Amino acid sequence: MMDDGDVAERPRPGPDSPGPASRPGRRVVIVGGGLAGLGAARRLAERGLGPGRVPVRVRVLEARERRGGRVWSRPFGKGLIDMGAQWIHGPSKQNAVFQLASQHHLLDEAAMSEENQAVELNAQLLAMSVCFTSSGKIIDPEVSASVEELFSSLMFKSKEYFQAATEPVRSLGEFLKNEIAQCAEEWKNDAEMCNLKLALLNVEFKIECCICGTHSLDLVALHPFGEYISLPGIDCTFPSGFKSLIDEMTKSLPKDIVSFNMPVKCIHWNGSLKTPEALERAHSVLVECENGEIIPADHVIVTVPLGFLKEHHKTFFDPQLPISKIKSIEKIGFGTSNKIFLEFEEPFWEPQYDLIKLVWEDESPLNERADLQTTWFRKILGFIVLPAARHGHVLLAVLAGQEAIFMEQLSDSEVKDCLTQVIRQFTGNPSLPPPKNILRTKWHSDRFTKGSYSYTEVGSSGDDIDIIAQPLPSEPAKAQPLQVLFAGEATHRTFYSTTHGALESGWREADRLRDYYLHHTSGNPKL
Ligand code: 6YU
Repeated sequence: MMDDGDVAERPRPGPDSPGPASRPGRRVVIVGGGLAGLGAARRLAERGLGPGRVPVRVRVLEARERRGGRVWSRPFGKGLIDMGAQWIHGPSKQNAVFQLASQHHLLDEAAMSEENQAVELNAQLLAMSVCFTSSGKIIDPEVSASVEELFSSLMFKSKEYFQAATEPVRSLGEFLKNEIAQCAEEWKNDAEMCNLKLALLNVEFKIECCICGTHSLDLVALHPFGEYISLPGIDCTFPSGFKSLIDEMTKSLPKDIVSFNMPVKCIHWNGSLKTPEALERAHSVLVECENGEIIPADHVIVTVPLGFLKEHHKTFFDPQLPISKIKSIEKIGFGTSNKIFLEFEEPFWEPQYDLIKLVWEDESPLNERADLQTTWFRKILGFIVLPAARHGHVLLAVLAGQEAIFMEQLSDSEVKDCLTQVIRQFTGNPSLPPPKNILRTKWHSDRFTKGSYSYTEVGSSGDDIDIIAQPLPSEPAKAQPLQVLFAGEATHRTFYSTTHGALESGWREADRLRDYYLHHTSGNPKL
């Protein structure tokens, strides 16, 4: 699908065209042109390999006709909206994306301020929110604030188990529900208030499902949960879309470095595919593309999403990956979080609010929900109000899990009609005009992503993330150089699921190669 001008600037090379890889020097092929891939390419282009002696030719093979991967800004309403990554989580000095964005002057003054960077709180708490109920009322802000505070303290407590020798239960969901059940005991004298608080807590569960990118918090492992590092700073956005960062990163790369529409089919490593060129250079890796082109490389950095790896690892590597890596790929979770953007002629909300929560009064985290088909829309946590000056009257609905996947099969008009009914119910206004435009993501059906981002699922831990990140062969001997390296958000142990994690992982693998040449090249021209 072409998308909004952010496309390849040059025709893709055919099987006979020379392409960068055929020029002299070490050939590094990077599979995937998202933040990890572009980050690795930039690092290699800037710093090269080894102490300046080893020339390097980098080629990025990108399956789609655009760069950026899960960073994808598109026109909608008055401005650009982000289909994937939207916020810099923890915009402060330790955040690589924030640093890069600051260097290129891509953020506004508020985001750049020292005060913004110093805030240690969960930025959620700083949003000005209003809670609409399914009976068309607005909840007393004091009640909703007290519930948010309670949930936030439980989340804080849940992270303490990371360093503990044992954990009380296996999942974050079970832990939270046990704590909430105790609170409910204390609230039981006022049944109405108790139910309202439980309904409010259920919204917090939905928000947390979106943050983790999971269907249910029961799937999120409790023990490793605290290993994810939340950086300080109030989450901020890019005034010209997250894509502005990708554009800046691309400017400093050699022009012909990215080949678009080049889905890779298989990575033949360990000399598994014999061609004359491979035999001549004993340890080459051969990258086979879906169009039949075979590209030789000295090293390949794989940055495809974990969702893609889960589905294709058996055929994507020849020989297959070591069993330990396969197990870790299977164990780490990769969920779906989808967005629905709605543009309205006129706002039905007050301008001071950033977030409109939808509170279904009959819901509670202590009870399971019913049928997906008839209740999928209940998983929507509410609406994020996009700044009017940049976007016009645009609301963003977010939902995660099976419901988000189910929504992908519906038509735009089915989703629009359904959300119009929901909004009418929650505002108590049966004649509220429907949105004039809708735009949605379908990250699960996207064949080059197959979901949104990773999380540590029950049964997995940070060790699995490290195992996925390990290069191949696992124990490189002197005579057997690094062949396949792994980057991407799901390979970052403490920043997984984020753009800064993805960017750092690309840098990490470029540095790994550089270090490798620093230590192994002297006196051995074959390496
Ligand atoms: C962030 C945010 N954010 C919302 C939604 C999504 C994500 N993230 P890429 O996929 O980018 O690149 C791989 C490329 O490979 C790609 O271009 C493919 O086309 C290509 N490819 C695939 N197969 C190929 C093949 N066979 N051959 C060749 N090429 C191939 N992150 O920082 N802020 O607000 C959000 C959000 C809906 C989908 C996000 C956010 C995640 C980031 O988008 C994502 O991590 C990076 O872009 C990935 O870059 P990459 O290079 O690795 O892969 C405690 C605790 C909990 C932990 N979670 C807390 C943080 C929560 C994350 N927040 C998310 C929220 C939103 C809204």
